[in-house]
Amino acid sequence: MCGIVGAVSQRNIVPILIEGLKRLEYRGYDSCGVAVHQSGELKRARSTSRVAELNTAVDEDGIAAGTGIAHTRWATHGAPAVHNAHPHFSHGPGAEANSASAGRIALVHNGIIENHEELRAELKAKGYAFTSQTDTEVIAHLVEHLYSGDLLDAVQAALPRLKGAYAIAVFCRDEPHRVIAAREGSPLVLGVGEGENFVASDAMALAGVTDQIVYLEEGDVVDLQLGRYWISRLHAESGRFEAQQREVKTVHAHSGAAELGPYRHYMQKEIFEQPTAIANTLEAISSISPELFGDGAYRIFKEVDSVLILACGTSYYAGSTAKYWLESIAKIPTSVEIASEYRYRDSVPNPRTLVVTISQSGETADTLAALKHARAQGMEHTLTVCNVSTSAMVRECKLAYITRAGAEIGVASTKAFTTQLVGLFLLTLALAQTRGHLGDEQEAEHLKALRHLPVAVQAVLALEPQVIAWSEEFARKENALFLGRGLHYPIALEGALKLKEISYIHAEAYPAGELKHGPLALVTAEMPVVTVAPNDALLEKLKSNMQEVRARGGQLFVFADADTAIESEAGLHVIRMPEHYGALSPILHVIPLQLLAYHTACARGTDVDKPRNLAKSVTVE
Ligand code: HGA
Repeated sequence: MCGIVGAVSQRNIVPILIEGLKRLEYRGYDSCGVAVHQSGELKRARSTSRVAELNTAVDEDGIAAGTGIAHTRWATHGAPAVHNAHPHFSHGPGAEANSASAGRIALVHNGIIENHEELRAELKAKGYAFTSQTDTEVIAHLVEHLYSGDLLDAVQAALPRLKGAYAIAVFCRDEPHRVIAAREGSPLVLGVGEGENFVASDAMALAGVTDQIVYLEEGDVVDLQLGRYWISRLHAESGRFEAQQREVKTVHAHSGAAELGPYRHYMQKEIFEQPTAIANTLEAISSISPELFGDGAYRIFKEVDSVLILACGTSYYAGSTAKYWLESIAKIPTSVEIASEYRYRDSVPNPRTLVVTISQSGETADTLAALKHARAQGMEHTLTVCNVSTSAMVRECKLAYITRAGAEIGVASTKAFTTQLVGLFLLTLALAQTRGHLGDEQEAEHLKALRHLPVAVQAVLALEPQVIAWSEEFARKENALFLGRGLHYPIALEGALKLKEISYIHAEAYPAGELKHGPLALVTAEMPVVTVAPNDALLEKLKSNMQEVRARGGQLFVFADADTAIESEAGLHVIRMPEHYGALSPILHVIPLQLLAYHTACARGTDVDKPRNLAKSVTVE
């Protein structure tokens, strides 16, 4: 998703802006740009290729200055094209061309302005010429329209007119050493330097520049100047912007520039990092207790009578798996909802529900909004399972479990998913304990199985050569079906999602018992049917479902536990998992599905780490 970096300094900040954009590249983007205040005017370079190309353009054009803003764009309004790339300029009404070096206001934006059409019509009527199809350009013109000598005043006057979500950074030709930034619904941090100040979408973009970070809150507006900054927000009662004090935190942000080492892609590296990521996530666990989720967790766990999980994409499938655990082990009624649906539907709030959000980045806009919606309905018991301890999600929830997957660069989530499952299994055990369903013996058994996970994952990763052999065949297909049952149905869904995301093969997942209710009509010799076959109580049922596929000439590709006695034969291909893993089986069974998607995508020659149309931290609705 979009990334923002901005700076006010005495030194040339262009290399810092470019480096910051590079560190935000992992979020996914389709174009990028930079604008600076140079020799009394605004200068800009924009590109629809990578940040490295933008850097070349910046060098060729001699762009260098102490004040500037930069952006990576993931288009929501208007095609990915140079004229839609940020920064956007406004020249004032009546100006003809949006040439590279003209303009009075320069602006970058992350988010969506929902009332952009209305504002566009209003500004056009005032004589503003639009040069892009973006919603963002209206903000640049609106600020220009409201400008009368003080940029902060103009931005503060513009913000109440915007409906939607945004993080913005803006500067003005007439005020050389000043950048104004604001956030409402999209992430933004302030970086405090010595005699210089920065803003960015993520502290990681400023690694090596400053470790003094202020996490701006919703509604904050920050005025950055040389050696000083000032934060304000609109006070509902007075209707005026009033000064705010915010804590400056020392943040040792990871630069994110992880080395690929022996791997071809970050996704492959991240699949293979799962034993370490899981071991790190479990590192501090010597026993099960509610306090693993933060102070006050025991009181909250005692009070709740149900769980509501809110998440999107892969995290939603982690939540769907956890529902099986929570109901069977902790005996607590659980529902799982797609965050973007939950926030807009009428539901029946229960103040005794534990609201659990799941997000790798902790900045997922839909999930944050769903959390807010739940709270607004009086559901105050909130917990997140998240990979970024400094994220908005962790700040907004009362309780948290921080997974330690490390930076995940590949857009298709792998190690974040399996560590989320570990966090959710621990939550299940802690709730089971509080509710009297976990004796000492069971706790010891579960802990033993958890500690065995890294070794068990390693053994599954050793299946890679067998999966590669299958992937050659999958690469020639355009459709695939995934089957699972019970606890492994969400794993089948996740396997299908992985294949779709990175190989662009149409894949669907069904609970195997549903086959005969519709999808069996799709089964022909051309349709590979991937089946997750653990040796659990549903195995015999699953075998019958496999027969239904075989009888129609379908090709079965089965990941079977060691002791399932499912043997390869014509039309039935089997890869045997090394062990049977009991309740933790979904964490192991998803791994060959990740490998299958990865190697199929490689065989098809797609851009595995940055699949088309997708982005990493989904910070827009
Ligand atoms: N709506 C703006 C910004 C999009 C964005 O924030 N993406 O992550 C645009 O389309 O340019």
